[in-house]
Amino acid sequence: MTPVGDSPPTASAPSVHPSPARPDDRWAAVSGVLACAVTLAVASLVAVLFGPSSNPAVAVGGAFVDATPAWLKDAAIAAFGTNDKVALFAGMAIAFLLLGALIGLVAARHLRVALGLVAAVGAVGLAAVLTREGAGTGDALPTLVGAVAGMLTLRALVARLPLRGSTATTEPAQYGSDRRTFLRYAALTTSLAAVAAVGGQLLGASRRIAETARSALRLPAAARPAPALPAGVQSAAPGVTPFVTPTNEFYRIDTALLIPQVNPDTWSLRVYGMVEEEVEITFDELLAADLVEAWVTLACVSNTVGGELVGNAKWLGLPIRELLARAKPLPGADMVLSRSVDGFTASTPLEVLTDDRDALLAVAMNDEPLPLKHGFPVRMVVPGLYGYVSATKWVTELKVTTFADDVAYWTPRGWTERGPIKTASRIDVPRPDADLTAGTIAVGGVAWAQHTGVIAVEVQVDDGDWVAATLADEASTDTWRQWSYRWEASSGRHTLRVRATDATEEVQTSTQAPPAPDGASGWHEVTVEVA
Ligand SMILES: Nc1nc2c(c(=O)[nH]1)N[C@H]1C(S)=C(S)[C@@H](COP(=O)(O)O)O[C@H]1N2
Ligand SMILES: [Mo]
Repeated sequence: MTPVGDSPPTASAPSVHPSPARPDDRWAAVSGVLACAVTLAVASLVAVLFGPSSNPAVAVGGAFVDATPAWLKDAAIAAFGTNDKVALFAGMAIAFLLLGALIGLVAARHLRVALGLVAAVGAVGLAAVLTREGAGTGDALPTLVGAVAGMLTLRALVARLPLRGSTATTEPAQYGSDRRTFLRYAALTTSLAAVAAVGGQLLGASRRIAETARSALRLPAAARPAPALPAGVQSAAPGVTPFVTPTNEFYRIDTALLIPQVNPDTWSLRVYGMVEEEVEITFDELLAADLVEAWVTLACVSNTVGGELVGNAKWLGLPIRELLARAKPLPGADMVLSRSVDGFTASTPLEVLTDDRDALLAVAMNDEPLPLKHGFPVRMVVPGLYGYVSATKWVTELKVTTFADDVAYWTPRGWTERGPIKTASRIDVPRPDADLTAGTIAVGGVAWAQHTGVIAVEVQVDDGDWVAATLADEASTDTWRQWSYRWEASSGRHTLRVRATDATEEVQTSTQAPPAPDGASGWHEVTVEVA
């Protein structure tokens, strides 16, 4: 009749519980989630003092990105496009909720084990923080303070867990609390976490020196301006990508979870390694140098056939060969390892940076200072090479070295150490879902073979002959070239295919290859329904 268990049955207390009182698991899970939230919020608040990379959540995410093999990176880009970072943060949030709930459930049974779990999670965060590029011992503090705050929170909440089914205020249990007291504590904890999180954001925002410096920056005039664009650079087919990619539509690919905030007043670039003379240049010196303008089409190695990870802009910057000429590379050097403030590196063949192409240390994009996410204050732009081996953003170091001695960020992750851009072409219109009727249909798109140039584009309808498309004007061999084709279409289902020929008369290969390890290849095709 009376419940059996540890608690001695008492005759006087009217028991409403069918079994010995146990803490309510739902509230236990909530306690764990809140303790984790406090850990993260407090850590991010303290991290304001040490910079974004001392924030354990950012460091763990960054470590995850760095550990991502090529196939997973491609899958993520395929699934989420340039929202891959949002997807990563969402995934981390879900993992974090589950982990918190689990810790709470454990805490209701074995508090010490749960506190150990919080400590273990903290240790993982700490390991991530301390192994990030340029981490100092002070960077450990946010994680340590956060973990202690989380453990105190967990203990305080678990001590006040309401019992299952309990509504009374007189429950005499080892978890001495009623639901109302628990909720009060939970609300207090939530507010603390929110205040810490919002405080961290606000304080972090007040440190946005980079954005302020960027808006104050007055760009110098180019010593050698870009030639005016020929009138006919745009494809005759309506709907083709604009020849100049608007900056806010330019694709963004990098490993930086938080955009590096670089103060141009303290920025400098060092050229060192296998050189006769080390050279260091400040931002003011860079702006005072003879800058040149160039139209260059950037392409990402992760771009798939027909994909959109390619864009064309006008860049303003100092030719890298001029800096290298001052440093005087030693015989035997064959590579320049450029390094960003966040530790990203790219391996660029020395000869590409010393020949006469417009390989730039760029400060502007489409007549504006570089946007923060595109590398403010200074990035590299190298015609003819994929971005991962050449286009280092937030660049601060150029090490003259050899391919034998140094490897860049992506090389051990499944990408080739050199990445010349493969000749490619894309059909922009008609789109596969377009409403088409039989008759003349405007077909058009872009083709690129940077630093070689495109001399022909051909189109094939179904299994017909390849026919020449009309080329738009060429701005430079370093930019993409647009094309158009007037197609006399009959009704039915048709497949359009495109291929380009570069200035060495080499026809774009039909061999299909995925992006890894050295760039996708194959002919782009679009299947449409003509009414
Ligand atoms: N610091 C840094 N620079 C970087 C990268 C990076 O991850 N970090 N990614 C490179 C890659 S893979 C490409 S394709 C280009 C993309 O430049 P964008 O984002 O300005 O288009 O930047 C390159 N520069
Ligand atoms: Mo890339």
